[in-house]
Amino acid sequence: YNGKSNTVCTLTRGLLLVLLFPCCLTQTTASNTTSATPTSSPQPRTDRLKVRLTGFPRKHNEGRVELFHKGEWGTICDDDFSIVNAHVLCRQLGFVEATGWTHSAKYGKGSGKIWLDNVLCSGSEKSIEQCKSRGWGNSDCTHDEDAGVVCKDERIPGFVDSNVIDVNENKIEEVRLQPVVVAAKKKLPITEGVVEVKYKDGWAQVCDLGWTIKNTRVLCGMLGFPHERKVNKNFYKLFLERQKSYFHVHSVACTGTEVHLAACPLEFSKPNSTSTCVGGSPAVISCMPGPLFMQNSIVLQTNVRLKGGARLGEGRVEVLKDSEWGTVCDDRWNLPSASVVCRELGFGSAKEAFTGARMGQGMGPIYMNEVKCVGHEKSIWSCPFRNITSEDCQHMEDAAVRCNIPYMGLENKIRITGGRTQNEGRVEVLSADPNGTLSWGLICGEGWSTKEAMVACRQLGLGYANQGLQETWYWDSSNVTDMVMSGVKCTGSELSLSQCQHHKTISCQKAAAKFSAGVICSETVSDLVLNASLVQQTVYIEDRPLHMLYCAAEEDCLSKSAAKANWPYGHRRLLRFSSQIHNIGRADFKPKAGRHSWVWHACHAHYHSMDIFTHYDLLNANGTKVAEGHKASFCLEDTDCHEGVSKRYECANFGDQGITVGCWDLYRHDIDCQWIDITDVKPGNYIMQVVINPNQEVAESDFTNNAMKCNCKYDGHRIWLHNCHIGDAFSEEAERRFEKYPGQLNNKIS
Ligand SMILES: *[C@@H]1O[C@H](CO)[C@@H](O)[C@H](O)[C@H]1NC(C)=O
Ligand SMILES: *[C@@H]1O[C@H](CO)[C@@H](O)[C@H](O)[C@H]1NC(C)=O
Ligand SMILES: *[C@@H]1O[C@H](CO)[C@@H](O)[C@H](O)[C@H]1NC(C)=O
Ligand SMILES: *[C@@H]1O[C@H](CO)[C@@H](O)[C@H](O)[C@H]1NC(C)=O
Ligand SMILES: *[C@@H]1O[C@H](CO)[C@@H](O)[C@H](O)[C@H]1NC(C)=O
Ligand SMILES: *[C@@H]1O[C@H](CO)[C@@H](O)[C@H](O)[C@H]1NC(C)=O
Ligand SMILES: CC(=O)N[C@H]1CO[C@H](CO)[C@@H](O)[C@@H]1O
Repeated sequence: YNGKSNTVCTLTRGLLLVLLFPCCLTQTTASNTTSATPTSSPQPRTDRLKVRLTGFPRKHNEGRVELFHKGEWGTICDDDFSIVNAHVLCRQLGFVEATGWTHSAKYGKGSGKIWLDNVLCSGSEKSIEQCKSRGWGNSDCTHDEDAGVVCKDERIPGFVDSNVIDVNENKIEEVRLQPVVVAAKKKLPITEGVVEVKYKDGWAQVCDLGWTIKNTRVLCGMLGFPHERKVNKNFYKLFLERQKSYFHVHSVACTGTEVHLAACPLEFSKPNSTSTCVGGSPAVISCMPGPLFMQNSIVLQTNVRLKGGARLGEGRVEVLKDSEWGTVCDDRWNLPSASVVCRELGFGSAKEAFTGARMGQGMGPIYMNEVKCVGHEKSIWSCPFRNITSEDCQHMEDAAVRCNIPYMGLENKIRITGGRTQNEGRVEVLSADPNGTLSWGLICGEGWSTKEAMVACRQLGLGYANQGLQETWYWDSSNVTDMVMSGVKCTGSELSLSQCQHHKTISCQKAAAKFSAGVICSETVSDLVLNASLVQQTVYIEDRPLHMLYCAAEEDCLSKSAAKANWPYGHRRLLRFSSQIHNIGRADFKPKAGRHSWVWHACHAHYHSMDIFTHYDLLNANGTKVAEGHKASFCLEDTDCHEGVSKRYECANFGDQGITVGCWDLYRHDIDCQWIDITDVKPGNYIMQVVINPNQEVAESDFTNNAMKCNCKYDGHRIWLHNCHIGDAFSEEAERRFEKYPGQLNNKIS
């Protein structure tokens, strides 16, 4: 018995979810190409077979295979299917290989045509249609035999999603600004300069004849800037005249809503031919950086935010309505809509628009569906969209974005050394001595925590910190540098360590390299969230006789005054509730301590893997604790999971402890210690607060959603909770109102 309920809660949901990739952008390049470079793609894009993974459970790298042929989506029959076929399909979808395939409609039955049957690939085919089969539409199968594939979740480097602009199509791969004033090169980001585009053979300038500010807007978006500025051309006249120009692109005519220059009408000329820009000069543009990238950055108040992304400018899209944050459903989610979100947040246009909760699932309301922005809207709320009805969408369809962000060069000022992999090591920063000589140096490990490590990993471009280490003696120290920084304290949201506080002059108790700060970075981490509505629904008071509380007392689950009680006579008054803790992150939540250090709790007969997993508290109006739940140490396990996710962790029999992504750990109201002892609390209005992983002992992508708060009204006999919400579910303003609530009403009671 592990002290937990074995009640199974199953989420019911509709069985027919179809993964729709956003449509590709229409390519509108003018056709008068005089380019000397031959087109590289052997087959025109329109002929390319479209493949998608659909069905259930919805994942981006596995599902029922569907092919788009003759204007219709259809399936593949599993007869003769093999891993070789799966490899061809996965590569076609942009994954490096297949790890498996499925038969008998494992991901649900498709509908419509069964396009291929008895498919036999040799493995070298570029597309499934090149494999042997009975031919299009020739099959004796039913949809009960629909084939599926499981692809390795690793993209082919440089593979371009149907969702992403096919850059090769228009030969433009990248754009950059060459600052005209040399001094401007040192100041990042570069916001003004001569436009250069990269294509197959190198970099070239763009002729500015017929140039409009709309072209500038598109370029600024690609460069990570939300807005364009007018540029004083006269200022550059002399410089541009003296310079040798090399044009390749001219007649650019964007409408301003494109997310990539390649989507604008434009023409190519022979490389370095001067005749194509008579009377013109190289295009010079100027962009307005978003608030995050300005010298005196101001805090942006928006009603949209990104959550769960590993890097700056990416994440699940969340929008604010009626003072509460919610998500956006991915139906028709595309680059123009994603770009509106990116620009609203002070980034450039969108690089990618993700469907299917690629940046993790949100919790709480889903507000929008079928968002259809044109691209010039100031806010996603100005775009046409459909309200959600409960059958429409699930959080597994949460939309996400990856925005273009300006190049800041922050990753060049930090490095990690000594670790066993490229994702771990001692942190070194580049700093200048009084003479201005740059050199690398270590950071003192004292006070170094997950928060600081998060900033370091972000700056390194390696995602999240799995751990921040204060001691790094077990790593290679054959070539260590001096310690140059100490007392680093970050809030956790900084873009680089230089934005965090640190000592003016270095002060480190143990200044040896083995006590220097280290990190283990990870693309993905967990994210725990408490189900607030369940707490609200299950709360009640129990007067529990002391003779039933020996075990609880032993585990420190009662308030101090219990020690003075007349055991075993009398009772304790307990505020009881259920808590259901979901892992909505992208990696399993696992206790930091290895199983050798877990503590056996004989009374409850299970191992505790974390000292402090949750705090349960009752606060009064000024935030003072009036009752403290015990520092709950629990046995972590998967009580249940969303459909299609398998349980992995189980407490019983010294099993592995943790919470799988897509699963939850349920502590029912009637298990021992799942309470706050309110025996000494007077009637009144309070705030009840639950904090999960309060010491941030285990890394999570988001710590702002770890607290759950409720208004709590206690009349001496009964108790009511309302407004229960996760820490970051409300707008700041609503949160301020919430916190004032108990004080205002204190006088009204009794
Ligand atoms: C393409 O070239 C033809 C003749 O070479 C010309 O008449 C036509 O206007 C050009 N189209 C564009 C879009 O420049
Ligand atoms: C969505 O619902 C809100 C009220 O909840 C309403 O004001 C709005 O007009 C609706 N929008 C659409 C597109 O139906
Ligand atoms: C700075 O430069 C001077 C002269 O080159 C040299 O004597 C001094 O040691 C240097 N100081 C540091 C901190 O490197
Ligand atoms: C040690 O660091 C120095 C300076 O960074 C470098 O030149 C040298 O190659 C390194 N030696 C080893 C063994 O890594
Ligand atoms: C949270 O709890 C409520 C009430 O029991 C339940 O209806 C809901 O499905 C739960 N939410 C999640 C995400 O499981
Ligand atoms: C908070 O309120 C309690 C009683 O409501 C009072 O005893 C305590 O002094 C207050 N604390 C502060 C910091 O105001
Ligand atoms: C394609 C090509 O030849 N580009 C060249 C044009 O001229 C500039 C400046 O002389 C060179 O840097 C480019 O490589």
